[in-house]
Amino acid sequence: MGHTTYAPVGFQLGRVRVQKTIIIGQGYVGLPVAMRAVEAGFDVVGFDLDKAKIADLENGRSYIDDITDADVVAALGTGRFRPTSDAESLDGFDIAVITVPTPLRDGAPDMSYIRSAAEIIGEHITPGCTVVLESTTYPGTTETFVGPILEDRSGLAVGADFHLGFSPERIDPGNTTWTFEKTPKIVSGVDAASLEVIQAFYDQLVDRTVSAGGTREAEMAKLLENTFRHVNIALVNELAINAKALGIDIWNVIETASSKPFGFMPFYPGPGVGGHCLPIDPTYLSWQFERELGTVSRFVKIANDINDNMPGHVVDRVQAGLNQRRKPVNGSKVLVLGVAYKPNSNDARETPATGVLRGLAALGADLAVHDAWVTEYDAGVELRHVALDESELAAADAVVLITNHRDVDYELVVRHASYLLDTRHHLSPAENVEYL
Ligand code: SAJ
Repeated sequence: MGHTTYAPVGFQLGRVRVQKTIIIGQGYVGLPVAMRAVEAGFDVVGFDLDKAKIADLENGRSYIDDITDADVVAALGTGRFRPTSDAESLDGFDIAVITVPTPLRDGAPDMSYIRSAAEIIGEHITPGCTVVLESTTYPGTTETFVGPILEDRSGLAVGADFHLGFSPERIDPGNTTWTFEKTPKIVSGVDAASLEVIQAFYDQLVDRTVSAGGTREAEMAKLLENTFRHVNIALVNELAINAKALGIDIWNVIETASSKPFGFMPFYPGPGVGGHCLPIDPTYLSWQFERELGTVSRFVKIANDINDNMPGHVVDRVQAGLNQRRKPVNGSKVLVLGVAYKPNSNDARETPATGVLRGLAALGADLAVHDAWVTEYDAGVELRHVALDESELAAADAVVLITNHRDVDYELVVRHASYLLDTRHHLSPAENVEYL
């Protein structure tokens, strides 16, 4: 492939030169960072252990909604983007950014991905280089978990020999307003010199950086952001259930309350929370409180309880709706629209659709799903993946709108569905439409 190689830019900060950038993890977070760093003039190695991802990137294919194939081809065309699974390519890096998953395992943080990334990077650390953790994690991770691994592998000292800091990711899939470049980026360092290099790096990538008091403040700020959403979504989910029982239109309540120009921020009821953040990150915070303080985060526990039970509530509502039509769930055809964790995303991680489908399957429903955005999805129960057409809609005893993607013919849905449960209040009122 003929490359047009532009002069790399990078920057110099005192004796520290920052040019070769390695991004460990090329997923929803890492690939956008890599693309932006290439665009900003850095030499970028996009490292991932998943060889299928690397093969896609080497062939100019993107697997992330917000990054097009053309973006990848353009990055390759500069001659300054190298996707690889080969750790030798990490040699001589100036700055390493860790963007790997932080899932839960049996209700506790699974630090294996961060450990693996730190161990790989630790083998290639040289004096004067910089390491930044972006993965969402409990406060203290950067300095008490990542730092010691880097020191152990390199024989060098954090701060004295190399820089270290934390800069939480805030990438919101499908958000075309707040792109990576437009979203203010929190930066932090284990010391002033680390903060200076890390802030200078991100100042080349985003419109605005915001320095935190330290890495722990930055780590907790990220968890506050996501826990804030998790708790407030749980609040409106609980209100929605009780308002319905009281015959009150919760959607109108939220719309009316939103007229308050200060001290209020609308959140909306739904079938539950999905994605790799809200169902997980707040539990990192509560786990840390329990481990370090012997206490719990009551807010997180209540929010988890309410949000985790929303799929079951949706199943109850479908059962009640079919019952009103003198139909048992058992043997009824139920079509679920949208299985991604949120609209206009191809990501089905932790999607609440799974809880809904498993609950309906347990009651004997004959299940079908339609989601043109999600190519691979397995709910762990028998179901058909179907096209959205008149025959499927007319044959369904119930249609459940879980995720309201754009580019769906909702007119067709309302015209042909006999009973529609809209969990997102996306559809206009109609006699066959019920809201959560
Ligand atoms: N949801 C509701 N009601 C609401 C808002 C959201 O039910 O009012 C549901 C959504 O349907 C979804 C879940 O909550 O299932 C979470 O959606 P979200 O938009 O609140 O947040 P996320 O999980 O999409 O967070 C994304 C994440 N970015 C990536 O996945 C790469 C996360 O890393 C970011 O921290 C986050 O955006 C952000 O910073 O806003």
